[in-house]
Amino acid sequence: MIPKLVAQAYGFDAQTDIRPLGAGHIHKTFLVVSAPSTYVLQRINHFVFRRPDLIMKNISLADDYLKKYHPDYTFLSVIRTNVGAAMVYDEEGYPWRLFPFIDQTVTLEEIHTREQAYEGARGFGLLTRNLEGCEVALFAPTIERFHDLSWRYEQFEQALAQAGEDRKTIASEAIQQAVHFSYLVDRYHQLISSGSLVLRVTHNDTKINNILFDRETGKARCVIDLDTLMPGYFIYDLGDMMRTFISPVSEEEKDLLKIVFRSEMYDALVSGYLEVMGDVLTDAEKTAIPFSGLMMTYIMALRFLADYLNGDVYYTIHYEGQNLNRARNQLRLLQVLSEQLGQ
Ligand code: GN1
Ligand code: MG
Repeated sequence: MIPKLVAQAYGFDAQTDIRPLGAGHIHKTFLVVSAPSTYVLQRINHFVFRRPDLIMKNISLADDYLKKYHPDYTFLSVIRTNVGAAMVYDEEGYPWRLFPFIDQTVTLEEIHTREQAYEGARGFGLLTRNLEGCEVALFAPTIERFHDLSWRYEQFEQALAQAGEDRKTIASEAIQQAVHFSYLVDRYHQLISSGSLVLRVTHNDTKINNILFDRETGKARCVIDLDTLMPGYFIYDLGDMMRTFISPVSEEEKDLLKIVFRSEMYDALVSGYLEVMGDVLTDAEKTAIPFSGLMMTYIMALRFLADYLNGDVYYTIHYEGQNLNRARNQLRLLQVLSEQLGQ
């Protein structure tokens, strides 16, 4: 099931139990049980991440810093191959890597309680907090302009210009809504060019299923999916949490009536985040807190919609029209957030 070169590099054999794991849109992930240890093995999508070496470099920079200054912090360190490399390339040129499986933990696809919202946000915030003081400039962007809203809007416009008539017609309502919210691009541009946000090392993919919760205590144990651990602004992390914690349903939900604003979850996540980041963020940054949720929800609406218009070339889909449904979901969420957060 996994390529020979990969199995050899990690010493797995025919007896090793390997099965698919998780719900990511980008990589292929496997759970590997090789007694007495359990691992997570991942094939990196190198069409999306053109420089996987930079991902591994960022992770190892963070790992070294955290081991030195926060030795008790649980961080997902890479397990090296039998020749000491952070990745191994398979016969087709795909890079693979291995992480420990963190036992007695669970992931959530939706937030059910305030405690989960608080804990999840505290957990993601703690990563950035513990990385305060490290040299941000040493970290390289693993995807250029990843959360640059102006760039994502341009990509959406390009997709629209190149799309076939059929997809444009089917998506016409979503396209209209996406254009309507383009004032957020100007707001984003103003915020960034005002220079009031500080560049830090951020996670950049803080959706709810990227953090492990302790099965027993419900406490946040460890953040996962470190591919976009790179320089960024706090609004990217806090905003993606708003995008995925506030609504009771995930970005996959097709029944848009189920997308509602749960103010108790908003309050819990902001207070969990500020519990650890409150004395790190400047007052000017704190004024951007509500905007973060709108900005990140909008960016995902644009990205899903652009991918639909491009013919579903980026995100894995399991049925026809899935990216359009995801975009509709995110546009509805954006509407709900903008009504409640008054932006
Ligand atoms: C992708 O890795 P995964 O599937 O968790 C995407 C994120 C989006 C997310 C939406 C590299 O994340 O930016 O927020 O889908 N990652 C990349 O579910 O594009
Ligand atoms: Mg990811």
